Amino acid sequence: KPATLVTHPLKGAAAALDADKAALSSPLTAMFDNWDSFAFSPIRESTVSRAMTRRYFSDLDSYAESDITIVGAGSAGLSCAYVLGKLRPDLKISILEAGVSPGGGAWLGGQLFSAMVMRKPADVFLTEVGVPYEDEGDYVVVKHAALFTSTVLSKVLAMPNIKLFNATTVEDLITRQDQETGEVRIAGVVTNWTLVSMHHDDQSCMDPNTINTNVVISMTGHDGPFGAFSVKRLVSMKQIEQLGGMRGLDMGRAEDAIVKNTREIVPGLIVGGMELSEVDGANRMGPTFGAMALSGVKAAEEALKVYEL
Ligand code: AHZ
Repeated sequence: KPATLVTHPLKGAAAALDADKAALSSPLTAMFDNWDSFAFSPIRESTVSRAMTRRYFSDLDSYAESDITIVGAGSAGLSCAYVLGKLRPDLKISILEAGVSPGGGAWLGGQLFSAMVMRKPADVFLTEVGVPYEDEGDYVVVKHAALFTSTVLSKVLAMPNIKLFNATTVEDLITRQDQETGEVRIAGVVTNWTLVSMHHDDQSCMDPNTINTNVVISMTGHDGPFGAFSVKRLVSMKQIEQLGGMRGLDMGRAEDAIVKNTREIVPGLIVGGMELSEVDGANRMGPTFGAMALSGVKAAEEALKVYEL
């Protein structure tokens, strides 16, 4: 059984204040008291190239067999990665994000306004991660959505068992068909650098790469230039008949539905976040993000069932 989410009683605001105090007392300014004699340690260009490429290709090699793969590093995908990485440091988790900058739509709360609203009980997630917020009764407000995104992201990226491949698009799903039952299981993803995947029409010979994995968690957002990728592919590969199509905005209904229904859609593929609204014909919720965080938690629990057997 997965451990409960709250594993330490971090008070978001207090932790942030402690970090600020520590930064103020650091001797950084004293270290740079003489700029006239300032110089960096020496380096050769090839050393920089090797430092990057060696690690990247070693990661590609290692994560070609992942235990869990998350597609889409928006608020839902990152929340899911946080829970998985923390609960199961023994599992190898790859995250694939088409954009250069992970975070999806969660760098702003809504429109171009910076504050991020989360309805309770999603404040539990903020407290756990250490994101400070103002308590407004039934809901809480993070003063800037970027504070939520950057905090979760920094925790996720620091975990030794998680690798984020950004600027990498998932172009297809790997499938395995059971000889006897005919059942299809999702067994991995087909990837390509995003710039390459955007140029399939005018360039040739750019075959993709693959990652084999036990569980794919797809959180690619609602339909758009990149979104709803996996569920649209499920339709074209005839694993589900059709999409319900995301419905109009209804905050009250939408958030509960997305969290409750985050689930395995076909064997090996869990869908959550706003991608799920395209399968279920669920409402959108607009700029309130509690459901994204808690859909991430539910997806993590669903994925870990595979490892409880
Ligand atoms: O770049 C996408 C984004 O960062 C990424 N993505 C999409 N297709 C991909 C593919 N391969 C790799 N084929 C892909 N990455 O997935 C991320 C999705 O993030 P998001 O913020 O769009 O979705 P979310 O479900 O995490 O959060 C939705 C936030 C919304 S939308 C909404 C509304 O419209 O009413 N309300 C909320 C809270």
